[in-house]
Amino acid sequence: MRVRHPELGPAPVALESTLLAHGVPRGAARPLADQLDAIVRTKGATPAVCAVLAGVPTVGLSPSQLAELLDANPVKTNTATLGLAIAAGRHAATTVSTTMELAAGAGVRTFATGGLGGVHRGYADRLDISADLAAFTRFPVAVVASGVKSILDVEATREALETLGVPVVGFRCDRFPAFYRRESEATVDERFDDVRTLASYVSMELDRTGRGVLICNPIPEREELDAGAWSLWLAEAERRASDAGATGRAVTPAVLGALHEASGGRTLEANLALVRANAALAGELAVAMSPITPG
Ligand code: PSU
Ligand code: MN
Repeated sequence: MRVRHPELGPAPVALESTLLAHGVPRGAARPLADQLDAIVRTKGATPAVCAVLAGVPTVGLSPSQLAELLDANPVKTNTATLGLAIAAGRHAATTVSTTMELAAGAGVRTFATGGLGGVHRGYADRLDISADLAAFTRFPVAVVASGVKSILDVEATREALETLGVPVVGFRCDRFPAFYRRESEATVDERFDDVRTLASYVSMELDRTGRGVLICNPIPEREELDAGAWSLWLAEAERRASDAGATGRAVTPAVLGALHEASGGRTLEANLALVRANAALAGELAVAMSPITPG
């Protein structure tokens, strides 16, 4: 796919725009984008926010392009609808699946986000599986995430990744993380404890397969939410989202928004903290994965 990108600096790290446009409240998007930018740069890597701008898939938005995107209230686009946004010349925010697609098109191999989409709860009644999962079978990008959003069926999502043959590795963890919680019942395929070893495996695997790898980075310990409080907030948020009539693609943003309200902002704080931690790890990973330039 043809992607517009500025001259990207060393060790580029893709960042998604759906998280900014739909995953956090309006006022939190800009400060979060600035923090992620600074964190990635601190590691010696180059941040590259991905989105579709007036129909042009772009990797590495300038600050004014990002402001324009956020003001435009862009549609959320997955691999199914990306081409439609391009054809219609729309502004669109990219999810994990389409950020992977754009990153791959620009040759960017590292990407940081919060949590993947996955298998929604209650799938026996109504099947809803994010296009994020299948994207790993198509695009050679290493995604650093804190597992999948715990509004989903975490164990079923882990199983779906297994079915798709997606490598799922843990950075300093043995369990598959559950976003606001450091651990779920599920496991990872392998644990890595240092970035260099992880980087050499990831580089080899992306080259070898041409497919993606999921790197799990649990939420920092001091930011983890209490399990009891979390399940109360989730029950409340699910009730609010379904009362509001959210279905399909609107479910994830609706439940996240309701959660942030029900928890008095605690889930938002945790969400922001884990995204920052993932940006830091992705920055280190991108640097460790870059070929050494002769000086
Ligand atoms: N992680 C977050 N906040 C978000 C998302 C992920 O911390 O808002 C977004 C991502 O863009 C992910 C999308 O790709 O939610 C999944 O949506 P769906 O379930 O509709 O595929
Ligand atoms: Mn869905």
